[in-house]
Amino acid sequence: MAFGGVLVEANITAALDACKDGGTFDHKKFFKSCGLHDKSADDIKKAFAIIDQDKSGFIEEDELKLFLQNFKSGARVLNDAETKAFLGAGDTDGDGKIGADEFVVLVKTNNGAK
Ligand SMILES: [Ca+2]
Repeated sequence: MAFGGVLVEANITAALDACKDGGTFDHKKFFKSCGLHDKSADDIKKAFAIIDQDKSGFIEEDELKLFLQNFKSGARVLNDAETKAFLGAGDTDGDGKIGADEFVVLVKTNNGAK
């Protein structure tokens, strides 16, 4: 399990279950329920390194689509609308991809989510 050292398995399962239907993914809810929101910036950067599958230093749109599969193999891919909303929320400098620092902010800026 890719996030085994960082996150609690039961939390991952609950987070994935909450967005298992297409169109229901909400990154704020997800980061909160999987537990990543409450982790340190260092741990969040570890998660970033896993999601950045080609090690380009950025999470690109195609990697975002496969985001959930980093938490569980066989999880669904995000649909185009979900991917674009996710990218738009994280890409604060507008370069079309999410850097490590942007990712930390994205995960942490979450206070309103339940
Ligand atoms: Ca990448």
